[in-house]
Amino acid sequence: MIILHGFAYSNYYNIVKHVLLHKGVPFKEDLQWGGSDDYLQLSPAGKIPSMTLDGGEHLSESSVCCDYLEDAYPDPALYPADALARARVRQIMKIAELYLELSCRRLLPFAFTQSEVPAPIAGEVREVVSRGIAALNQLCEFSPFVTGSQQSMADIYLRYVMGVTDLGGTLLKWDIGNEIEGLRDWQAMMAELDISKKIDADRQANEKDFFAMVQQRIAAR
Ligand SMILES: N[C@@H](CCC(=O)N[C@@H](CS)C(=O)NCC(=O)O)C(=O)O
Repeated sequence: MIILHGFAYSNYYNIVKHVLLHKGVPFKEDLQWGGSDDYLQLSPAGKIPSMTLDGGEHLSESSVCCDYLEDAYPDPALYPADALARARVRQIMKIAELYLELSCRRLLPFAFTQSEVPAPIAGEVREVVSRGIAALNQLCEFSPFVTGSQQSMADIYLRYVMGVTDLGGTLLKWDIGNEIEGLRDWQAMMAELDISKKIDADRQANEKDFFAMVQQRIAAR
């Protein structure tokens, strides 16, 4: 059985977990916080999540894990059959990750230490996120799913990208999601899926331990 390594508070972990649950692939969860030399055997860059496959091979990087799951378990499909339509799904995933997620991730240390975001960093993040907002407004349909009537990998990616993005927006006093037309209604619809409810409940249950781990690491610096 596939083993998913990581922790339920992680949005990247939840992307892969959502795909596993959507496809009905049996898997076990293995709590890992990362940061140890041993973990590098599972994930060479030390990033959460990683997966151990049935044959004992390890895979890391969420998008790689998701693409592996799509190839190995094609039904139900999370990409359209047409090559261009597939590329359009990936384009949205890439833009959401590069310009929303990774920009807002720069703000997490300030959230963890409850400190003010320095103005130059806030300015840089705002500039990049603004590009992401403009791009997603151009590309997302939300009718009702991100690229149309079928749920795709882009729905799963964007849902969890918005976790970090909304947190970043709070620190910047900026309602980022509200600037993407249709996103808030789509988020509410996605939150009603049974899989989303399970993932959100697991995330909530992991919250206290996650912040205790973060505080311990900050104190040990
Ligand atoms: N590119 C990676 C990013 C994963 C990532 O940043 N995970 C976070 C947890 S949400 C992590 O491992 N943070 C610890 C670290 O960067 O050392 C992926 O797509 O899986």
